[in-house]
Amino acid sequence: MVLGWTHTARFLTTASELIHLPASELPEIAFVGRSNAGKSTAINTLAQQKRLAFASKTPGRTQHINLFEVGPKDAANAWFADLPGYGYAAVARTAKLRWQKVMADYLGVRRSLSGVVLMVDSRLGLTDLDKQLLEFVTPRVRNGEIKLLVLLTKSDKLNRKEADAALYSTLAHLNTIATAESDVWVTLFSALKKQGVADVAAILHEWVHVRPPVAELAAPVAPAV
Ligand SMILES: Nc1nc2c(ncn2[C@@H]2O[C@H](COP(=O)(O)OP(=O)(O)O)[C@@H](O)[C@H]2O)c(=O)[nH]1
Ligand SMILES: [Mg+2]
Repeated sequence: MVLGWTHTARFLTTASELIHLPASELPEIAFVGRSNAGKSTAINTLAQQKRLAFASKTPGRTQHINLFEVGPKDAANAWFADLPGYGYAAVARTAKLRWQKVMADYLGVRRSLSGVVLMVDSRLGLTDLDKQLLEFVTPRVRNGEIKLLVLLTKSDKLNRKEADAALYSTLAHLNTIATAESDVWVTLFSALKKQGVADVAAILHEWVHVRPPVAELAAPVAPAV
């Protein structure tokens, strides 16, 4: 049962800088989004734990990368990384620049990164900052190295017509990124109404558990450099 898998998420460590993040052999899935997009709530809902990711009443507070381990206790098979929220107006310019650097570095070079879950408030849609973030990962999404899932959060606040419009405009932008090799998804998500929760758990589970086809496994491996 895939929801059981996300329920195993447990806190591993926290780091204020990329170089302090432990290296991982396990596939890592990063959770990103604007402050207040519902990122902490989404992580807690997937994990079915009230305070795993700290849902802050003061947006813009958490500037750390928090790592969670997922899978059997003695044999974790994935890491979830909760990245700092962005776009909080009251944050000083230096903090914004610092954030940009952390995100660009992390999304551009983190070797074990295999998936990105972008949380977007369904009433706002993709903002300029979200699009900027997507640009950081676009090269690795295009070649299939990183999978992408966009959650249109707080969908309980939309009626059917508004929800369709939110999905449609997000899809229009994602279509400019997607290629034959890429693995790109978008879904409505509500922590309140539990909309999309099982679907998201299934997608993340598949990202981590699907093995490459046999032909790929059998392909000659280039000598290590
Ligand atoms: N109606 C509704 N509100 C939500 C939902 N998810 C989060 N929120 C609210 O949105 C605000 C920001 O949530 P939070 O998870 O702290 O956002 P973060 O800053 O992205 O981590 C809080 O007041 C949440 O209660 C949802 O699915 N439905
Ligand atoms: Mg948060």
